[in-house]
Amino acid sequence: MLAQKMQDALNAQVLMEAESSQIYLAMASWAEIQPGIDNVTEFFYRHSDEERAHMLKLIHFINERGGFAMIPALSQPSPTYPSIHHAFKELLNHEIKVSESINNLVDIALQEKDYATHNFLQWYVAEQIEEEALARIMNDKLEMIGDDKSGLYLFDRDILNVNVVGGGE
Ligand code: OFO
Repeated sequence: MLAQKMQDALNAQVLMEAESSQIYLAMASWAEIQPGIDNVTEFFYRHSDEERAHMLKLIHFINERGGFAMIPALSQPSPTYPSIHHAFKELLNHEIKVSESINNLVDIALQEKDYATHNFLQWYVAEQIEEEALARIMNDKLEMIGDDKSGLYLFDRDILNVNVVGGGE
Protein backbone atom coordinates (compact mmCIF):
# COMPACT_ATOMS: atom_id res chain seq x y z
CA MET A 1 0.00 0.00 0.00
CA LEU A 2 1.27 3.45 -0.91
CA ALA A 3 1.65 6.06 1.81
CA GLN A 4 -0.44 9.15 1.08
CA LYS A 5 2.65 11.32 0.74
CA MET A 6 4.16 8.91 -1.78
CA GLN A 7 0.92 8.64 -3.71
CA ASP A 8 0.55 12.43 -3.92
CA ALA A 9 4.13 12.81 -5.14
CA LEU A 10 3.66 10.08 -7.78
CA ASN A 11 0.46 11.75 -8.93
CA ALA A 12 2.37 15.02 -9.27
CA GLN A 13 4.78 13.12 -11.50
CA VAL A 14 1.86 11.86 -13.61
CA LEU A 15 1.07 15.53 -14.26
CA MET A 16 4.69 16.29 -15.10
CA GLU A 17 4.95 13.44 -17.64
CA ALA A 18 1.60 14.43 -19.18
CA GLU A 19 2.79 18.02 -19.51
CA SER A 20 6.05 16.80 -21.04
CA SER A 21 4.04 14.92 -23.64
CA GLN A 22 1.92 18.00 -24.29
CA ILE A 23 4.93 20.33 -24.61
CA TYR A 24 6.66 18.03 -27.12
CA LEU A 25 3.39 17.65 -29.01
CA ALA A 26 3.22 21.46 -29.31
CA MET A 27 6.83 21.47 -30.55
CA ALA A 28 5.93 18.78 -33.10
CA SER A 29 2.95 20.69 -34.43
CA TRP A 30 4.99 23.89 -34.70
CA ALA A 31 7.89 22.04 -36.40
CA GLU A 32 5.50 20.41 -38.85
CA ILE A 33 4.64 23.77 -40.42
CA GLN A 34 8.29 24.85 -40.72
CA PRO A 35 9.92 24.07 -44.07
CA GLY A 36 12.50 21.30 -44.36
CA ILE A 37 12.57 19.81 -40.87
CA ASP A 38 10.43 16.72 -41.32
CA ASN A 39 12.68 14.52 -39.21
CA VAL A 40 12.83 17.03 -36.35
CA THR A 41 9.03 17.03 -36.51
CA GLU A 42 8.95 13.25 -36.32
CA PHE A 43 11.41 13.32 -33.40
CA PHE A 44 9.10 15.61 -31.40
CA TYR A 45 6.03 13.47 -32.18
CA ARG A 46 7.87 10.34 -31.05
CA HIS A 47 9.17 12.09 -27.96
CA SER A 48 5.64 13.15 -27.08
CA ASP A 49 4.49 9.52 -27.39
CA GLU A 50 7.35 8.36 -25.16
CA GLU A 51 6.35 10.82 -22.46
CA ARG A 52 2.81 9.51 -22.60
CA ALA A 53 4.23 6.01 -22.07
CA HIS A 54 6.13 7.31 -19.01
CA MET A 55 2.88 8.74 -17.67
CA LEU A 56 1.00 5.46 -18.24
CA LYS A 57 3.71 3.46 -16.50
CA LEU A 58 3.24 5.66 -13.42
CA ILE A 59 -0.54 5.41 -13.57
CA HIS A 60 -0.44 1.59 -13.65
CA PHE A 61 2.10 1.48 -10.80
CA ILE A 62 0.04 3.77 -8.54
CA ASN A 63 -3.15 1.78 -9.15
CA GLU A 64 -1.47 -1.62 -8.80
CA ARG A 65 -0.04 -0.58 -5.42
CA GLY A 66 -3.49 0.16 -4.02
CA GLY A 67 -3.47 3.89 -4.72
CA PHE A 68 -5.48 5.89 -7.23
CA ALA A 69 -3.90 7.69 -10.16
CA MET A 70 -5.64 10.99 -10.78
CA ILE A 71 -5.79 12.16 -14.40
CA PRO A 72 -4.91 15.85 -14.24
CA ALA A 73 -5.87 18.94 -16.25
CA LEU A 74 -3.02 20.26 -18.39
CA SER A 75 -1.85 23.79 -19.01
CA GLN A 76 -1.38 25.07 -22.55
CA PRO A 77 2.22 24.76 -23.71
CA SER A 78 3.92 27.46 -25.75
CA PRO A 79 2.45 27.02 -29.26
CA THR A 80 5.35 28.56 -31.20
CA TYR A 81 9.13 28.98 -30.92
CA PRO A 82 11.45 31.66 -32.32
CA SER A 83 13.74 28.94 -33.73
CA ILE A 84 14.51 25.22 -33.62
CA HIS A 85 17.31 25.93 -31.19
CA HIS A 86 14.86 27.68 -28.84
CA ALA A 87 12.63 24.60 -28.89
CA PHE A 88 15.55 22.31 -28.06
CA LYS A 89 16.72 24.65 -25.29
CA GLU A 90 13.27 24.48 -23.76
CA LEU A 91 13.35 20.69 -24.10
CA LEU A 92 16.66 20.51 -22.20
CA ASN A 93 15.47 22.87 -19.44
CA HIS A 94 12.30 20.86 -19.11
CA GLU A 95 14.18 17.56 -18.83
CA ILE A 96 16.41 19.06 -16.11
CA LYS A 97 13.26 19.93 -14.14
CA VAL A 98 11.91 16.40 -14.66
CA SER A 99 15.18 14.93 -13.35
CA GLU A 100 14.94 17.09 -10.22
CA SER A 101 11.39 15.92 -9.71
CA ILE A 102 12.39 12.24 -10.06
CA ASN A 103 15.21 12.77 -7.56
CA ASN A 104 12.72 14.27 -5.17
CA LEU A 105 10.49 11.19 -5.56
CA VAL A 106 13.45 8.95 -4.76
CA ASP A 107 14.05 11.00 -1.59
CA ILE A 108 10.44 10.55 -0.51
CA ALA A 109 10.56 6.80 -1.22
CA LEU A 110 13.60 6.52 1.06
CA GLN A 111 12.02 8.67 3.79
CA GLU A 112 8.91 6.47 3.66
CA LYS A 113 11.02 3.29 3.55
CA ASP A 114 9.03 2.38 0.42
CA TYR A 115 11.58 0.15 -1.28
CA ALA A 116 9.18 -1.10 -3.96
CA THR A 117 8.64 2.46 -5.18
CA HIS A 118 12.33 3.16 -4.81
CA ASN A 119 13.06 0.19 -7.06
CA PHE A 120 10.38 1.25 -9.57
CA LEU A 121 11.86 4.76 -9.75
CA GLN A 122 15.31 3.53 -10.76
CA TRP A 123 14.05 3.10 -14.33
CA TYR A 124 13.16 6.82 -14.38
CA VAL A 125 16.52 7.78 -12.86
CA ALA A 126 18.36 5.96 -15.68
CA GLU A 127 15.96 7.35 -18.27
CA GLN A 128 16.58 10.93 -17.19
CA ILE A 129 20.35 10.53 -17.47
CA GLU A 130 19.89 9.45 -21.10
CA GLU A 131 17.31 12.12 -21.94
CA GLU A 132 19.39 14.94 -20.51
CA ALA A 133 22.51 13.71 -22.30
CA LEU A 134 20.65 13.50 -25.62
CA ALA A 135 19.17 16.99 -25.18
CA ARG A 136 22.62 18.41 -24.37
CA ILE A 137 24.18 16.85 -27.48
CA MET A 138 21.44 18.33 -29.67
CA ASN A 139 21.80 21.77 -28.10
CA ASP A 140 25.58 21.67 -28.60
CA LYS A 141 25.08 20.81 -32.27
CA LEU A 142 22.52 23.57 -32.78
CA GLU A 143 24.84 26.02 -31.03
CA MET A 144 27.55 25.18 -33.57
CA ILE A 145 25.16 25.34 -36.53
CA GLY A 146 23.78 28.79 -35.70
CA ASP A 147 21.99 30.19 -38.76
CA ASP A 148 23.77 27.94 -41.24
CA LYS A 149 21.06 26.39 -43.42
CA SER A 150 23.18 23.49 -44.65
CA GLY A 151 24.06 22.68 -41.04
CA LEU A 152 20.38 22.58 -40.22
CA TYR A 153 19.78 20.32 -43.21
CA LEU A 154 22.33 17.86 -41.83
CA PHE A 155 20.91 18.15 -38.30
CA ASP A 156 17.49 17.20 -39.64
CA ARG A 157 18.98 14.31 -41.62
CA ASP A 158 20.95 12.97 -38.64
CA ILE A 159 18.11 13.16 -36.15
CA LEU A 160 16.51 10.32 -38.16
CA ASN A 161 18.97 7.95 -36.50
CA VAL A 162 18.37 9.18 -32.97
CA ASN A 163 16.37 6.79 -30.88
CA VAL A 164 14.15 8.57 -28.44
CA VAL A 165 15.06 6.79 -25.26
CA GLY A 166 12.77 4.87 -22.97
CA GLY A 167 9.31 3.90 -24.09
CA GLY A 168 8.22 2.94 -20.61
CA GLU A 169 8.56 -0.81 -21.11
FE1 OFO B 1 9.62 11.39 -19.03
O1 OFO B 1 11.29 11.64 -19.64
FE2 OFO B 1 11.39 13.31 -20.49
O2 OFO B 1 10.36 14.29 -19.43
